[in-house]
Amino acid sequence: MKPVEQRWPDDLADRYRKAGYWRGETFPAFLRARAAERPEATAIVDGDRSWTFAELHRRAEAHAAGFLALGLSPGDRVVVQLGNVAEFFSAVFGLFRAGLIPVYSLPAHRLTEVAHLARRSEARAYIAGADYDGFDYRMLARGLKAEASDLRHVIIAGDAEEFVALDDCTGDASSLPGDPDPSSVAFLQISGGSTGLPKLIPRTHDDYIYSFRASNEICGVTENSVFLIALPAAHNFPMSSPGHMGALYAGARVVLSPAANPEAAFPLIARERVTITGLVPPLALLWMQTAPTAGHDLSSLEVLLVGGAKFLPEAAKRVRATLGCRLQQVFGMAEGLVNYTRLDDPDDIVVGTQGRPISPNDEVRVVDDAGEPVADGESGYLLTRGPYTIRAYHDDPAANQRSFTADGFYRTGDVVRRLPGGYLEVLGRAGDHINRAGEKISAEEVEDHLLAHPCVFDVAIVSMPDAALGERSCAFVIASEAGLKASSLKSWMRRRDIAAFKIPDQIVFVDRFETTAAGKVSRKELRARLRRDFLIQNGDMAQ
Ligand code: AMP
Ligand code: DBH
Repeated sequence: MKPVEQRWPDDLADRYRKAGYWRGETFPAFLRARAAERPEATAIVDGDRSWTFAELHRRAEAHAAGFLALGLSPGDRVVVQLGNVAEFFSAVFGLFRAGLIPVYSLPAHRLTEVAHLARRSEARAYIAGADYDGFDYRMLARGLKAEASDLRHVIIAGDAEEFVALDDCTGDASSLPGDPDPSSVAFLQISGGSTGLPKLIPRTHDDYIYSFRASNEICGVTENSVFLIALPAAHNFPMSSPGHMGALYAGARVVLSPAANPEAAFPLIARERVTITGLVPPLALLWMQTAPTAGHDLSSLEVLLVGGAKFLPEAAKRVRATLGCRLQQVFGMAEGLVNYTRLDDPDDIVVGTQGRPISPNDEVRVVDDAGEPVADGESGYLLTRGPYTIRAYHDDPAANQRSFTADGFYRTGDVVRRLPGGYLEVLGRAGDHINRAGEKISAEEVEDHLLAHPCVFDVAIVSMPDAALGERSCAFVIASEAGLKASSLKSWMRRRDIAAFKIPDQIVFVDRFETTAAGKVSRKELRARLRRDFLIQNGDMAQ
């Protein structure tokens, strides 16, 4: 089994420790500490259930022993695909405690993505809910066993059928090993990325805990906060910016919403007196539109974090008047770097920028095509390294070659402008990905699926501006047989066992792709040209 590691050069690691960023804390140790300090405080609210810190800790310890009793060993990887349910927390903290490494999968993932994550991580186990949002994950598990040869155990929260029930996966915590090493990898997070299937991002206890501890400070999260998790809990944004992990670290209460729409979230805000939450821009728009007439008391809400995709200034301006709370823009990535506007920033910064980095030790470079720094205020590609930004993906030499410079800067792929005070404005993307309401979709991955269709000769996927989603995906298809219909391509895609958000929103049939005189055009250029020609033709270039 390949080791899972994340290492910084010794001089930088020393600097991050001396600066007090990496304190040698671990996930199990902080949960134990909170359970000792405030045992009866509520940690998790999920519908009618609520768990105190003591209860969450007790459940995590019991699961840790149960996981090891199944035959799993510290260092083994476990794919976790749970929705916004309390079991997400008992399972994940149980894995941490046992030194097992969660690999986070989203509820929207289907066999294709889950199998990829399991294979790439050499996962020994898969933990999922029996069903969630109308989908039966036991069925997925049956397919997964055939696709992932290292998989030995399937653990199901709810009715487990032939699998092991999470509730039965408990044991005597007194025989557990010591806590994991703080510099070891705590979990594998996933990245949308622009090429192929998700990449695995190894995050250490030290680096990740620093990122949300510092985020708590920036966003004012304390033990009195009530944090609503409306986005999927496994996403990096609701997990760490400051998210549920930040909230639990602070000893605050985490309220889980099964969905992010106002119908699900507003009653929870009113009932639980939620003080802070995070949303992607399309949901923030919907909340702002709905709140004034929804008839729910949202007055407890103090801070709304918006990120994952660009939140336009015209929308950002309306947050306070419609929701009655302050806005913090957040521009982050599962690979590390997170930027926030600060609570005391003037309105023009909060509305017009995506914030500045968490840490004085976040190094930011904005460079041109040749890799040379551009002047402040000029647009360029964002490169970064720092105390919570990875230096390598797990087991992916090609991506590592592409995504990191020789001196260890991560190439974010984002085009930004640096403003006075180190604030960043995001202008766009260098890579070929579609940012659909915060879900990143790789053009290449979806093209591969469409090319597998017997009547598709060639295809190019591009992003298009979309008033509701920010961006939508559009597939330009050259059919090899007349009569191919968009609807049949879409239903065929639905049968490919992929996350539904990857199915193209729009399909445009074309006869051929224009090439240059030399007959050569890179797919990147082709996508850019298709997009430009289509937007000019349709007159929505200005969006
Ligand atoms: P991932 O690497 O999958 O975690 O996705 C991170 C990417 O999401 C960033 O590199 C940006 O492209 C995008 N992103 C996140 N937050 C923002 C934001 N506030 N504004 C614009 N783009 C964002
Ligand atoms: O989009 C993201 O990945 C993201 C956005 C905001 C993120 O990872 C984060 C904050 O931590």
